[in-house]
This record gives sequence, structure tokens and C-alpha cells, in this order.
Amino acid sequence: MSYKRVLSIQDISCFGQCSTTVALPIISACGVECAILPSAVLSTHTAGFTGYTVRDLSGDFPAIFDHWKKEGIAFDAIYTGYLGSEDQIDYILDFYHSFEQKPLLVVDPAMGDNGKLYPAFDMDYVKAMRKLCEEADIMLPNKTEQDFLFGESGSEMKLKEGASIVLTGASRREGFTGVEVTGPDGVWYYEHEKLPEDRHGTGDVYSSAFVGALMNGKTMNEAAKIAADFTLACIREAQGDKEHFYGVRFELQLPKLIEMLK
Ligand code: PXL
Repeated sequence: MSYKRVLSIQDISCFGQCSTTVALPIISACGVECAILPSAVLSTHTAGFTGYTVRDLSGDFPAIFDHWKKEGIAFDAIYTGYLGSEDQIDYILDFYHSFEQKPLLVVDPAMGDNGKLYPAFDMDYVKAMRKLCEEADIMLPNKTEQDFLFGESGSEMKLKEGASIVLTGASRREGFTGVEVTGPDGVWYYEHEKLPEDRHGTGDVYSSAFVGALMNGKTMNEAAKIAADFTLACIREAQGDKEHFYGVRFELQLPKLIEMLK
């Protein structure tokens, strides 16, 4: 297996175990080089904290991309998560289009959960996110994000030929949830137990493990299952841990992830 390089583009929530602070360790644990581009720097993530600071780094994107282009830096995959602005989506698309040999584009729309958009986002952002999803090889929405992207005015969204959707939190019966992979070969479903207490940041844990597994040569369905089992183990470990309301102790489960990749 050749050594792979992923570019993760999402925020740094300095405290809170989500986005870059989970993507970097998880993808690295998978034996994959992980370059990062922080979309914004926040003191904490925006779910369950108040008064957090936000520094949007959109303005830095063009110069960073220009530098990388001059250096001829290439990636096997670009994985996007929580972004800081609509402008960033245009910058990312320009950068992606600049490659003759296109990296795999994996888009986690990371803009909402439990039926609502995160505080920073509105319908203009949803519209911009549709543009990015239309170029994606793989998108990883949760139910809320899927509804915002495909619902009402999004019904005309056209995915790239051969693109796949990995839908997380796809429950088909009480007490269980799962992952639904829809791609050129049809629909594949993996069901697992739904634990009573959910945790923030698990979408990012899932997407990062999925990208790491995919870069290890796993098929889409295998990667979807490995990421689900890993995320479930992280959530199980967090059950009843009220002090750790903001995320999961994913670090403790990394050996399990590495084992599953063997
Ligand atoms: O996990 C998604 C996420 C990432 N980054 C920030 C967030 C959230 C969800 O609320 O607030 C800053």
C-alpha cells in the first residue's frame, strides 16, 4: 500500500474535540499523512458553549493555495468539514480545479444537526455548500444536512457521475441507527445499535475514520462500516460521562481503529 496524503480543511476548535483536532490524530493513526488548512480558529466549538471567539481565516486561503501550487504540492484526497465562509467554498473549488490529476474530493457538509443549522450558518451557506457537494466524489451528510441540501430548492442539486453519498444517523427502526451508502452500485445499509446519549463531534470522528480507512485501500462500504464501529465505540465509552459533554474520548479507541484496518 502506498503512502497517502490527505488535505483536511476545517476549523480548529481549540477546545472541544471536533474538526481538525480529531481529523489530524485519527487520519495520522490510520498511517496517512494529514495536511491541514484551518478554515477558522475558535476558542471552542459552537455547540454547548457560549461566548466563544471566532477568527475566520478565509482571507488566507488564496495565498496558501497559491503557495502550494507553486511548490507543486498534491494530495490523494481533499476532505472538507466545517468551513468558515461561503468564499472559502469558491477558493476550495478553484484549488481543486487547478489539479490536472484530481484528488478524491470528500465533503462532509458539517453545517447542522438535530434538524437545525449550526449558529454560524444560513440558507446562503447551504446554497454554497450545494456547489461543493456537486463536485464531490463522496459526501458524508447527516440527516439534517441531507434534508437542507436536497430539500425544497435543493431538489435540483446534481451530483457528479459516480458520486456516492454516505448518510450517517440513518435510522430504519426504533433503537437502531446506521449508515446508508448510496452509489453507482445501489444502496448498502449497515445498521448498528443507537446509544441513548449522543455526543458532539462524532460526525467529524466518523468522517475522519472513513477517510483514513478509504486511504488504506478499504472499499466504500468497508470504510463506512469501520468508521461506524469506531464511532460507536467512542460514543459507548462516553455514556454517562456528563463532564465530557462536549465530545468523545476518541483517543482511547484509536488502537481499535488501527486493528480494524489490518
Ligand atoms: O463538529 C462540527 C463542528 C465543527 N466545528 C465547529 C462547530 C461544530 C458543530 O457545532 O461548532 C466550530
